[in-house]
Amino acid sequence: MPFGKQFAGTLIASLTLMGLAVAHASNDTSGNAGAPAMTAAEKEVAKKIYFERCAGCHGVLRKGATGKNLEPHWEKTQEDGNKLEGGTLSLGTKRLEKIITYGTEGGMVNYDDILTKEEINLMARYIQNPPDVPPEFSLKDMKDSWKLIVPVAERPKKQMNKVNLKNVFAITLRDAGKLALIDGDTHKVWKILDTGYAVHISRLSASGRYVYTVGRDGLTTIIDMWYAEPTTVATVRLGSDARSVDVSKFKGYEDKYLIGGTYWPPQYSIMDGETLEPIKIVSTRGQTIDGEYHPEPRVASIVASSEKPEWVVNVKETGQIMLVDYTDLKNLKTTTIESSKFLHDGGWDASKRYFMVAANASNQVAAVDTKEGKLAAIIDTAKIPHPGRGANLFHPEFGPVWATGHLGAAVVSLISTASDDPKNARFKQYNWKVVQELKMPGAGNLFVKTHPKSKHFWADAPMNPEREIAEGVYVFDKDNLSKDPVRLDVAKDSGLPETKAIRRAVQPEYNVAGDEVWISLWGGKADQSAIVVYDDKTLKLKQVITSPEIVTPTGKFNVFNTMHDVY
Ligand code: DHE
Repeated sequence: MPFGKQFAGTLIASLTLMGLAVAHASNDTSGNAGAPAMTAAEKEVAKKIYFERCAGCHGVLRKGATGKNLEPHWEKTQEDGNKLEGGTLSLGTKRLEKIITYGTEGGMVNYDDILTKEEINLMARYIQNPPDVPPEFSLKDMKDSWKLIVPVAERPKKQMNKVNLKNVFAITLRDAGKLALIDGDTHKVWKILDTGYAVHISRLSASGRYVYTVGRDGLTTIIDMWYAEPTTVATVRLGSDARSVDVSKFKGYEDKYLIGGTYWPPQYSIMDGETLEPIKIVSTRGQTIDGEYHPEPRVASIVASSEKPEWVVNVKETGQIMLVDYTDLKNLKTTTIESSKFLHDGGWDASKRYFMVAANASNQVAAVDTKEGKLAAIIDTAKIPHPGRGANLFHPEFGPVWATGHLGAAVVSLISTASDDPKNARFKQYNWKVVQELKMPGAGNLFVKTHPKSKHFWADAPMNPEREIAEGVYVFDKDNLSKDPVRLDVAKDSGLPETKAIRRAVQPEYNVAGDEVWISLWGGKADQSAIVVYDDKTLKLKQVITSPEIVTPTGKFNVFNTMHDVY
């Protein structure tokens, strides 16, 4: 599954590798016996490239997750007692150079036009040496990094601007290290803020006043939209690599706390929701669902429950889903639910009782019952489910269904979800099954989206290697899901000149009214990109938001829809 070659950062390495089988690791080689020699300066360069392009999939310790194990040597005893072993040392520099240059059938992208020949040789040698283990990050480190730019008492007492905050879009400008806040009513860029390296997601405070960002450099920021112009009021570092944050949303705890999950070190941290003052760190190291110790269980998606004062924390490598009760942080109670390995992203079902999370390397989706605090089901799906937050539809034949796209299969899966509504009792027999697969023009989907007021359902395919597929989005009719989707040519509609690199159409996001859909046209770092806005009813182009500042836009988070989990 080759990926967008023009994109810098972990994106390429990580998502592109999602199709790879997981080779379980055990013992590291100690020392670098037999590994090609490297100078200290070479190692520093390689370390940076590894972190930016490889660690997302292969892990910092290189034990593999969605990408393969990349330790110099690994051994594994199978259930039948047979021993398996392998490693980068046994592959050697020439073979590794080939893999990095041309990619593999299994999903590794070709790096020949991302890295120079010298860099490829450097990386081939580097991964035969033992992994560099980054430092741990303690509560003290967090506290030392904490910057309270404006104390709460000095912030505005009321909204100082006339912007309809509910319809603001927070948009990641990935490779620019910035966040754009765009007024959804006027389609005008309101403010572009510095956020640190490659913000991954934005989330909203329960009040809708604050935007939180979290980036691949582990930096979290809180932006106050009550000022005349949005202003960053605090920042804190969670570790050296992070992907997720969410606030406490349960009644009585609104915005009291913020939780952040890190890839490195593998842990989650709890902070004050308005100041980001660090309060507590909890490690996620421990046993996988198979009972093996894992030293790097990274925190993937986190979401605040509406059933209880809890966060759902999904731990990738262990396959454990933790329900973290935030009512008493000193005597922290967590419920640990065994599910399936390599948990990634997910979203709520229509009732908001069940959290649906993709275990993408296992080709499964786990459903957690947050009311009962237990696993509801594990559902087998097509290859590599990647829902983003997924989408909720009412299927004429199967009732409430939650949808996920797939990186590894040309379908969107519809999973029947349980419902407490007696009207839906007749659909019970279908619950927790894939009831329909909608045909997509190819694999490589990342995000699907709908809105309760819309008759459409949108899916992208940015990771498909074909320009024709990746530059478009696909719109299904909710009343006739078996009908082929309408293709909208986002790259063409943007009016921007064609570039050598594919411009990926990524992540449909609705406005607050549910009558517009915004798509990022994600071009190369040196190219101008755009946000392309469609009328959801007519599917006609409405507006192209572009300027030289719109560089590599990816995730978009409409304030209201993000606050209330509308999808
Ligand atoms: Fe994401 C969500 C991890 C690559 C855009 N991404 C998530 C979440 C996780 C995650 C754990 C869920 C957060 C949550 O809900 O709390 N993403 C990873 C990776 O590990 C991976 C594969 C590689 C990496 O090194 O980061 C990766 N992701 C990407 C991209 O390359 C994307 C397409 C572009 C980008 O900006 O980096 C990308 N990820 C997104 C977006 C969301 C996301 C837009 C939020 C979707 C939503 O609607 O909530």
